[in-house]
Amino acid sequence: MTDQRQKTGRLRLAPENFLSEEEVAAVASQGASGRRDFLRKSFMAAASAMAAPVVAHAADGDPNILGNPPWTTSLGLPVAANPYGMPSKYERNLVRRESPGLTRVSAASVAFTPLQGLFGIITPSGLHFERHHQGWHDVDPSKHRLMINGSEPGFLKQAKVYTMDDIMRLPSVSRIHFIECGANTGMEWGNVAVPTVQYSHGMLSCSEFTGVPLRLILEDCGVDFKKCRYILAEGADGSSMTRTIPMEMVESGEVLVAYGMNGEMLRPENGYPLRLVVPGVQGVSWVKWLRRIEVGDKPYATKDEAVHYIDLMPDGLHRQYTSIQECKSVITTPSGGQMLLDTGFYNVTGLAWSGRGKITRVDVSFDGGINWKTARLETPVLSKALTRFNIDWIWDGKPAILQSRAIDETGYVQPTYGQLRAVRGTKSIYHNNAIQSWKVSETGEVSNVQVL
Ligand SMILES: Nc1nc2c(c(=O)[nH]1)N[C@H]1C(S)=C(S)[C@@H](COP(=O)(O)O)O[C@H]1N2
Ligand SMILES: [Mo]
Repeated sequence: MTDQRQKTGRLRLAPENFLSEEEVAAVASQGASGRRDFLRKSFMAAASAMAAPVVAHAADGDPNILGNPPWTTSLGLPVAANPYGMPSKYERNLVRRESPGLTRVSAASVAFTPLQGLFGIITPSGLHFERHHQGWHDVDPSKHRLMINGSEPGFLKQAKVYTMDDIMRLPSVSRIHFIECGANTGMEWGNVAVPTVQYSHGMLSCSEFTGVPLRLILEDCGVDFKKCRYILAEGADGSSMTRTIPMEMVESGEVLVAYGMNGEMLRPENGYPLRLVVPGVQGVSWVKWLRRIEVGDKPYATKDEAVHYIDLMPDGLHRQYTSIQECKSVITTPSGGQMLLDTGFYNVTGLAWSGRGKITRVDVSFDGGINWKTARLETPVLSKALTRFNIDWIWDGKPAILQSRAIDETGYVQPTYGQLRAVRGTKSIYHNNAIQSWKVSETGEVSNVQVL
């Protein structure tokens, strides 16, 4: 099963969701209407993804709300009724979701993070996206091992096998980083394909990871860093997931052999008890259930880097080893499938990130990219982590197109679909970091559209 299947997801809607330049101009001049048909269609598709209304009416006529409801007049539940705390039953719609029809079997699929319902920059562990090539396992940590070896004799002083206890005795660090699957937004290369931000951008999460810098472990084995300019990382699941990683990344100290996520051990779905953390690099290199690292002197060209995770360019050639996730952003509220129930003030919020460092600025447009305003970046703004942005908006009830455009510390500006397609064409799967557009219709329905 390969990521190619994402091209034929059943959620694909008609290409009429493209807006022409005239249509963008018409919306910008606030005279447009008459595209209700496809909006209704995408809204119906979105409704099945359980998006919540942006605004709920407060007064529902129940006198108990201002009087003495049962939770004021009765004894509550005892402590530890929930030994491992769970979200309120009223939050039950906020879950990871699989895109129906995306892959033939769910063991080789992805469950997307519900970005539309999250605050700040940390993804709750139970909502971290999951992407497995061959299903997940709850691996017994007492039986798990990490082996370090060289591809040739003399590449290291001593090949070693570490137990989890060995690894957890070593000096540890904790760092906040995003992980994004290279295929995130991959269904949207040719046209609008999915209704909600959960499906368009939800192969994205951000956590505090705890573990040991891989450099330290390689030093412990006496690796010859002059000769060994690459490593090969291998997982213990049946997918034979193997990825080449350049040694500079390891030497920088950023690559971690991680066991912790958000203050506790990794969840099984995310590689318990051990995974590689490769900040800024596409998710596939963050090998889960990490069991072996080989040091070598050239890239390995494994199946997951020679045949998969390559970019088909307009001239028919493939790009390989394009592993860094370039600067990207998305407005998470309001977003596709949500509904503005009233005119007036809205806090427009979203996320920005870059695999090359920190986010320095996010601009937001309410008219499809004609005028831009600079959003507030909320702290902390960390390197290779999600950054939360907010901006005030007063909706006057007229059609609008919301966009965000991020800039990172290298000066790189997130491209429009027009700019990205001019270089990359439309046949890729991976590394779509184009500016996302959400159209708000007069009825308040928010839908996924593309602006060139
Ligand atoms: N061993 C192993 N590691 C793996 C995978 C896998 O299937 N097996 N999937 C990769 C892919 S494609 C991605 S995007 C990330 C997803 O990490 P997550 O499931 O923790 O979100 O893990 C990567 N590491
Ligand atoms: Mo991935």
